[in-house]
Amino acid sequence: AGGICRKAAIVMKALIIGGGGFVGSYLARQLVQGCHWDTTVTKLPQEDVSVEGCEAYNLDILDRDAVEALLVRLRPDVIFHLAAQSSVAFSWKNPQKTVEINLCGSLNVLDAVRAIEDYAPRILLIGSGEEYGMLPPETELVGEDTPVHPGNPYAVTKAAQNWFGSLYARAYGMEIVMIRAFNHVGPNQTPQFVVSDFCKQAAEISLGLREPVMHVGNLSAKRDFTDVRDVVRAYALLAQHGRAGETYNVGSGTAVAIQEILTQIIAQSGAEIQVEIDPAKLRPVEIPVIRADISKLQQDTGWTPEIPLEQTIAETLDVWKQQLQK
Ligand code: A2R
Ligand code: GDD
Repeated sequence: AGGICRKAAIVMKALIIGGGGFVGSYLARQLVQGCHWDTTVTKLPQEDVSVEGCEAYNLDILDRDAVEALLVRLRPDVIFHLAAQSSVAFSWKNPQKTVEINLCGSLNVLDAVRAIEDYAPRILLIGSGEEYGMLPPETELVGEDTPVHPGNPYAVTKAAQNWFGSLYARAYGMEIVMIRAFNHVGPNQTPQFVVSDFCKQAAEISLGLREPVMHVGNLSAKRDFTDVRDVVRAYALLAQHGRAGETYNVGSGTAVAIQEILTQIIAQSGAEIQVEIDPAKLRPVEIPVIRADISKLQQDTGWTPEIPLEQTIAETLDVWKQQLQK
């Protein structure tokens, strides 16, 4: 990964907005250590981002003036917009908040850039594979031109963000590259998401901290999982080689059933575990299969995923065990 981001002798200035979340610190590390870019992150006041060589500022994207003031001060060449309400499950409970952050917040970022004179940074808008949503069974492999049918409030906001990105690129000539990220996983992800949730429960059971029963949701759904370190490598490559106004899928290109993931996690934990379906974990609408066609990403950047799911699961389990033993 080392040399992929060097552009002649120019040091790029990058800003990660929403860097206090799961992907943020992995991306910051990729940009600082892998790309040697001058990297700054924004976070919310309660968050802590400690990546060596990377300065952090507090920023709420709902504060439009604050967004513009920071951009004027830093004038980054590349902006990675990660800030979001990123949980599908939460979006069902609070669609208004999800719209506010994911749509109004993203517009604040785009409009702040637009308001600054003689300023044309590259902007990576991070959307989601969830945008594709409910598809006829024969179109379970989704390319970027597949029509979107968002199946939950989160996906609606990300589809709208994508449309705004493409509109602003066309209308104002902005250098916006839109990404549809499929499920990304890795150590330190919050247990809101399936792999981290199952690994945490399995780690608690292995350590004797709870009864040997795992509570799970829908096991038949199939999703396209990629290690977060591979994902941020793709983001760095797209920042350089992605075409403005275009959308890129970022995923592994394979779909794995949640049942298969559960089986692997239980096997790797080495514990005897029973499984119970928790009705509270089932969703009002569940998209059966989501799998990314990643040929456009591969053609334009040469990216390919490197970390197998078994390794991601092993490391996620390990990190949970270490944290629970503290
Ligand atoms: O919701 P929190 O408290 O975890 O904070 C999230 C933060 N965030 C905001 N940042 C600035 N202004 C806001 N008004 C605001 N509301 C929320 O954005 C969190 O720290 C960050 C998003 O990170 P995660 O939720 O951990 O998502 P992850 O997995 O890092 O995904 C990055 C992007 C997101 O756009 C996802 O929707 C997409 O990739 O999959
Ligand atoms: N969270 C969770 N917990 N999900 C479960 C569970 C459980 O106990 N049991 C089964 N699942 C199923 C969900 O119903 C869903 O089909 C799948 O596991 C993945 O769920 P999540 O990990 O919560 O992720 P997501 O697919 O809803 O959304 C994630 O991926 C999107 C990209 O495809 C998030 O990271 C989004 O921000 C991201 O855009």
